[in-house]
Amino acid sequence: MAMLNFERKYRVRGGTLLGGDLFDFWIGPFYVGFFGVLTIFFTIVGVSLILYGVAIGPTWNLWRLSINPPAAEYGLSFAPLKEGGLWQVITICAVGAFGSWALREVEICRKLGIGYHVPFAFSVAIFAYVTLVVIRPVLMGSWSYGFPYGIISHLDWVSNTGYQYGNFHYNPAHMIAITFFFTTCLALALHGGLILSSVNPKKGDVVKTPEHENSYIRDTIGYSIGTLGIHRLGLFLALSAGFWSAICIVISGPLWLEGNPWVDWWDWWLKLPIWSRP
Ligand code: 07D
Ligand code: 07D
Ligand code: U10
Repeated sequence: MAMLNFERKYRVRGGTLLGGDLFDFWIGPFYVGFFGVLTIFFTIVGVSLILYGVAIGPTWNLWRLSINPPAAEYGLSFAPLKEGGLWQVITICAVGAFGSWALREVEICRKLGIGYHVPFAFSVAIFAYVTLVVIRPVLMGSWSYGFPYGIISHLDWVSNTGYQYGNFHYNPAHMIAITFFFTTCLALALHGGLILSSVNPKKGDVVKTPEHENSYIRDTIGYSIGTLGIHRLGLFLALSAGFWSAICIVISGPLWLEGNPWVDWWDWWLKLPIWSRP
């Protein structure tokens, strides 16, 4: 079925979570829905506040502009707009926009009768973001622990936080997250390569089958996870990368504060009874 025919067939009412028929329509290619309106609302308010914050700030330089969280003395209270309050409201708008976007994805899945895998996956990214700007600051007792909204300034935050908590390279959950990120790239490169090698042959050659793909992997490494399995694995690897990222930052500070946190943590290895007995 051609794409346009398919769209005509599935673009029917129903499947909404909120708002009933009210926003149950499309504008051009975009499904709207109650959560589409909410996304646009939070985006417009959030982006406008960023523009306002930049306008009253010292620079319009794209690389240097930054909307900073409140200072530590404000703790978990609301700060005046110009002293971090903007960051707080923008954070509310961001969580609102990301959350609405995820729910709009759910409504589209319901209309199509497909699984909720994509909104679930996006929720893991939202979880990582919420961990950075809500969960960890709340556990630490101050919004000042959130990251600033600026291109270079957020990198400075990552660098400072990374060394303040004892060099993130030694953080075991950071290691697990990085390994999942790297493995995700390896899996995607293998999968993209394998699919193109068999279904996009040079002119005149026939398209090959999934059996060819299975055989290639079995011949090379002895076991093939299969054509459905590779997508399950890919989703698992990518979501695990985001999940362990959230874990690595939430344990840095709330759980481990003293000394040179992640470097000292590895002392358990030296203290194993096998070699630490006198
Ligand atoms: C390709 C999908 C498209 C999305 C894009 C991002 C904005 C921000 C806002 C000027 C893969 C659009 C950008 C809307 C403009 C203002 C106020 C996704 C694709 C193209 N970072 N980060 C970037 C965000 C954090 C880190 C680039 C967002 C954490 C490092 C871009 C968030 C930590 C590096 C960006 C966020 C961290 C970057 C490219 C939110 C740990 C880089 C992103 C909401 C996760 C790289 C100058 C990209 C860079 C980079 C956006 C959070 C670390 C500006 C929206 C605090 C080390 N980050 N980031 O391609 O070049 O993502 O920085 O959490 O080296 Mg970041
Ligand atoms: C948070 C993004 C969420 C995005 C959302 C959507 C829009 C709309 C619109 C385009 C999580 C936003 C959408 C705005 C855009 C349009 C139209 C994703 C998020 C909801 N590190 N490190 C990580 C590596 C070091 C440090 C994670 C590597 C140093 C700190 C990952 C190295 C020090 C933190 C990672 C390395 C250090 C991290 C990031 C190598 C610095 C974090 C991925 C090779 C000196 C962060 C939850 C992520 C984290 C994090 C990788 C080095 C510090 C595992 C490969 C040693 C402080 N690092 N790191 O989390 O865990 O994505 O955040 O050296 O906070 Mg690290
Ligand atoms: C996959 C796949 C597969 C495919 C695929 C794909 C995965 C099976 C079948 C998909 C993959 C690709 C296409 C590859 C490329 C993708 C990436 C590299 C990922 C990154 C993607 C991007 C960077 C693109 C991001 C674009 C987005 C998010 C679209 C932005 C759209 C909107 C903002 C509109 C959203 C609509 C809503 C919310 C509701 C509809 C309402 C309206 C349209 C109303 C109109 C409103 C306005 C005009 C106001 C808008 C205001 C805004 C945005 C704020 C501005 C504020 C100001 C103050 C100015 O597996 O194989 O093949 O294809």
